[in-house]
Amino acid sequence: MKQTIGQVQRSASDKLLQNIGDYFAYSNSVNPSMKKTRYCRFFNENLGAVPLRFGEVAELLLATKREYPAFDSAPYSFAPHCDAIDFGRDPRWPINLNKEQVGAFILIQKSENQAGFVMWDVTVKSRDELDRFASEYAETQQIAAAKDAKFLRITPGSGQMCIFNSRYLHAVEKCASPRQTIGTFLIEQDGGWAQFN
Ligand SMILES: O=C(O)CCC(=O)C(=O)O
Repeated sequence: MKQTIGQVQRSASDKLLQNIGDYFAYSNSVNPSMKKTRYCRFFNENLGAVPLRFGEVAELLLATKREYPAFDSAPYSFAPHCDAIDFGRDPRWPINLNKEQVGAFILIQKSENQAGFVMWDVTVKSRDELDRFASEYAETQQIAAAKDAKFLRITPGSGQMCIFNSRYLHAVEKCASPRQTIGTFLIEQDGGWAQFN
């Protein structure tokens, strides 16, 4: 089952509607308990963040726990990518919010080699461009547009939160042992913050 909006966005056309249905069934079953977690309360109580809604009732998932297993076969455990809620692969993708998007994750467990979070001064304009970057990375293990770009590398400690503009190219370095985070995304909506993952 596709549990993040990013996975649903990448659905093949014949699976898009089923994956959207599964995603909202899942998010609406787990959001009530997720809202009570300290992680989600933090955004709600400090920013007034509410779950992003699709239509009148369906809430997008609030957050996910991510685990990056020990990995040895490429430079990054999470390949360079960006996250943009309007980047559906299918032209029928229904969420057309072309806005800045904030990513926020807390590091729970760092990997033994302190794999870092890397961000390049490269923005991605469309799903097509992002797909081209992904193919280039799969073939060559690098992305030419990022090669000479300014970049930032951070190695947060356990319990530290990293907040970033997810429309910029970013990645997680190769992890020698499992790395765990909890993360979410935020966009501005109607003068407040809407949260989703
Ligand atoms: O959870 C992480 O460590 C990385 C976060 C990330 O790359 C993302 O949210 O897109």
